[in-house]
Amino acid sequence: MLPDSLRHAGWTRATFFTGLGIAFAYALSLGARAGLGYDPVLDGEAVLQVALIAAPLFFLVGLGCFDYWFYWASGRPARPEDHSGHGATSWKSYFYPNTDHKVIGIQYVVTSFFFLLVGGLMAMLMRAELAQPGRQFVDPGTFNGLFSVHASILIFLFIIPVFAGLANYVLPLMIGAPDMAFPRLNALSFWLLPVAGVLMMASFFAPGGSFASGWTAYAPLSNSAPIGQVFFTIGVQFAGASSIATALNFLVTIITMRAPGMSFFRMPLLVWANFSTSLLVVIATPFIAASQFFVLLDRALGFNFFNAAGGGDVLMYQHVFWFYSHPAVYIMMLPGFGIISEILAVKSRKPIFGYRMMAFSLLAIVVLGFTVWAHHMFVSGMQSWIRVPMMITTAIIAVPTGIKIFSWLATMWRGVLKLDTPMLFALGFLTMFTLGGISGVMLAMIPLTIHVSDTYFIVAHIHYVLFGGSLFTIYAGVYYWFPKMTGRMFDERLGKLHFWSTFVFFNATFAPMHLIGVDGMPRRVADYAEKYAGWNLAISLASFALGLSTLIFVYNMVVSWRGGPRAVSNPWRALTLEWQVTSPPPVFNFDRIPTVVGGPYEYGIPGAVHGILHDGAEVAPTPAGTAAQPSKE
Ligand code: HEM
Ligand SMILES: [Cu+2]
Repeated sequence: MLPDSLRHAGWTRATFFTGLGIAFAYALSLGARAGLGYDPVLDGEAVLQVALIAAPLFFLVGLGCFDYWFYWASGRPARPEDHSGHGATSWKSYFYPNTDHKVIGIQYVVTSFFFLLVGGLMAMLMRAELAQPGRQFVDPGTFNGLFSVHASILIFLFIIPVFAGLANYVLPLMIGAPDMAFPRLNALSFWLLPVAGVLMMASFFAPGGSFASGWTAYAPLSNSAPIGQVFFTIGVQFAGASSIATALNFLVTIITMRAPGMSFFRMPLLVWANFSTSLLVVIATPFIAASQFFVLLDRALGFNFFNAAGGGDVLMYQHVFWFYSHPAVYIMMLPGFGIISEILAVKSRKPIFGYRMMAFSLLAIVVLGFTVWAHHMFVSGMQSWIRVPMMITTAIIAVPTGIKIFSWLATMWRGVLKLDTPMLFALGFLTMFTLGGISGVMLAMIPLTIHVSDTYFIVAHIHYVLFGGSLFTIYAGVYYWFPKMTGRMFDERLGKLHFWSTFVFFNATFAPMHLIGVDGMPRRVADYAEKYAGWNLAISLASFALGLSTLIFVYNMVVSWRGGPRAVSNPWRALTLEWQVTSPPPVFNFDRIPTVVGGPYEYGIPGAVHGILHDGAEVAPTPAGTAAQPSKE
């Protein structure tokens, strides 16, 4: 009989099962090779490839991510649906699968910030190498690995999941639901992420070095690269499966679990934003999964999808990849748009200007996002006629984005602005994202792209959008919901210091990259011509300061979480439902499911009520036609 610790789900069993997974991989490749008449003795690469898939799955089984489903499938008496595992009892609870959306939200946010720090450290290493021309710290192969893993980790394990994490915490509360629609799937979605992250980081230890073909993993480079590449190929599958499962979960939750009275046009824009994002994820993410499956099949079994000599088509890789990855840039933006809408309305004490237009522009971006992918391929050698329609659709997609920017500005117009940390990050986002958007429209213009393609101009653009855009909205959101999530207030002085140092050194780091880019400095290089030395030194110094400014944030979060002043339920005097319950909320969110009677942003409208939480008698619903309209458009 097995000892108890191996029979019950947990870390001991997970470790043991990981070993089983490796043994399974070994046996499988041994058997297959013997059966097919190859020399059956150990082939390291074959074992490693199978183990990269098997070991993580066995680990998840060992940890207990699938227990309930196994019970159910084998006809054993399933544990009753009592949500007894809800809530965290101590900090240790966060290290086990839990089905409470609030626990999962925090697991997501903390884990992805860990990956932000790892990715940021790699950036610092790159900038150290780039501070001077010539070779200082790392060899060119390692440098390629650094920028590839840096970008992959920050995209697939920070930006995308951290948004899912914030929404996981806030969204059910906002729509008046006790949990997500599929709590166990939610727990599994989270646990797929650390697996993906560990795979990507572990690639540095792979024989032949880490994956070095950039986060785009273009074939045929990725087909022929050393085995480290497979760590990316498979890691992305785990991260992608996680996103898809979460997106389905959000869609079902939003469609079926809204509180009575919460019509679609009474939903807060954060809910709209996650609804649109989830549609994007469900439609787009299977494409990157496919592209990486094809690479895997090419590598492992010689399928020739992308091997031109065998009849494959290398351009096909780029088409399939960008059919995911362009929409993916909106997967990395739309949730932030939602966060900003919440914060700007509350901190300006004004209804969102053009609420319905804001919702429709999100949906327009979802549709248009699928029409522009080839603007990443203007110099790829594809048929040249495709370039003009792609240039036009790319210019058009700036319209709904512009609508959002102008609506935010109009929301603030004549508002009573409260310039605290969440608001400062929201304003920082508005300005920086607009600059990133402008360089984006410039890049849509074929002649300009041909000039700056593969230069630092691209690096500047990417970072204005992802750092000045997404990351600023994430900071804004973390500060804004920090009191709700932890029950504590953060230190406002440190928050402001964090904002100003980030804002200043962000610009000092990335603005000059536009200049050296237009001047011809190539991207993804470990060494460069003497004439770029001055700017690069300045950029590196600024980037170190930027890196240090992150530590202010980490310090503030840790110290405030442990000992900050207690937060009241509604420190920002917001109307949306998550602020009407205690901070942190009770285990099942609401004692009684609330009734929604008005729009979410009726700030400054006397007598406006969004939701009624307690007894219907306590607060009379506002008469129809006054505050019950979502907003005055
Ligand atoms: C201190 C902050 C950061 C610094 C100094 C930094 C630096 C760099 C450097 C040097 C590269 C390689 C550029 C090249 O030669 O191609 C790079 C690439 C990249 N970084 Fe960052 N990074 C930072 C933060 C971030 C963040 C927060 C994100 C994500 C939100 C991000 C996303 C990317 C992406 C997507 C690429 C790949 C660009 C490509 O396709 O080549 N970076 N970064
Ligand atoms: Cu694009």
